[in-house]
Amino acid sequence: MCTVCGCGEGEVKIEGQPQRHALIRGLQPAHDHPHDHHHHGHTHDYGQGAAHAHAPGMTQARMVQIEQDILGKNNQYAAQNRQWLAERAILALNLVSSPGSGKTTLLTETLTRLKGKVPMAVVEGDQQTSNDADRIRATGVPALQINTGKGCHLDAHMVGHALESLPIEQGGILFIENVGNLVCPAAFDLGEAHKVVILSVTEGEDKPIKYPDMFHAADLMILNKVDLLPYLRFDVAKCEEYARRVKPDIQILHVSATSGEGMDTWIDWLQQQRP
Ligand SMILES: Nc1nc2c(ncn2[C@@H]2O[C@H](COP(=O)(O)OP(=O)(O)OP(=O)(O)O)[C@@H](O)[C@H]2O)c(=O)[nH]1
Ligand SMILES: [Zn+2]
Ligand SMILES: [Zn+2]
Repeated sequence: MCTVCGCGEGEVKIEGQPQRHALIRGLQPAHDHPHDHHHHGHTHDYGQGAAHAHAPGMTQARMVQIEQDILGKNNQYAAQNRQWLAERAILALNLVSSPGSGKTTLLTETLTRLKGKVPMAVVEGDQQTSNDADRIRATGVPALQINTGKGCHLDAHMVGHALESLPIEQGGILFIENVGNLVCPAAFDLGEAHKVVILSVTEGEDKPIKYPDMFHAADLMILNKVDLLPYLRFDVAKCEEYARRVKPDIQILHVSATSGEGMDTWIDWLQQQRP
């Protein structure tokens, strides 16, 4: 699991800001980023035991401790973000999914529909490239790209720094497009009001039970690309039943970001969530 392997260390880049080596693991105190060298002991325990993780050379107890430190620190940053957003009555949503489910397409369509009615801004998380941020900015809405390098999720510390340079007005909506990954982003609270999981019908109906943590963390599931249903064997009822098995009160919307089907219901949902 990413909280213990340190896979993304040294890689984070936030547009317009100097590269930050310590953002991923988040072990440092707020806004002080000294080098952090871990000297692990030399007991070699290859991952048997209750933590169900594998990091050669590290004991299970040490791994659990590191994981608790990272998630605990993340939660502190998330609380700071949540307070900052609440003070400005900004609705923040964390969009999570597998790669290619249609997050950016859904976002550009959403921004186009709400532009001029609601102030909006976007934080774009990707490992490399600013392609998605460029697509967002083409709508005229400000977007800031965070490249996580090898990292597989955004964390609350990165988002806090993004908020320093992203123009976002009082009462607006902040969309955070997380890195395409149905596993790790589930564990990291960014300070958002809701996680919204986007599942496209080309991925198969069993995803909610294969990746239950993500569907459990989400308050809304958008079933996207429903325009393709006539060409697929995708059991919508079964998918919804699986989603409700892991999250009994999850809300579900059927959408096609390309045909526009269901977009009005999604826009209504957004308006209802605003503080
Ligand atoms: N048929 C159909 N295609 C869609 C729909 N939404 C998105 N797509 C297509 O799906 C592909 C991926 O869409 P993106 O919006 O880039 O997906 P994404 O989730 O942002 O991708 P990553 O950021 O790489 O994870 C593109 O070819 C889109 O045109 C939809 O509702 N129906
Ligand atoms: Zn910082
Ligand atoms: Zn995207």
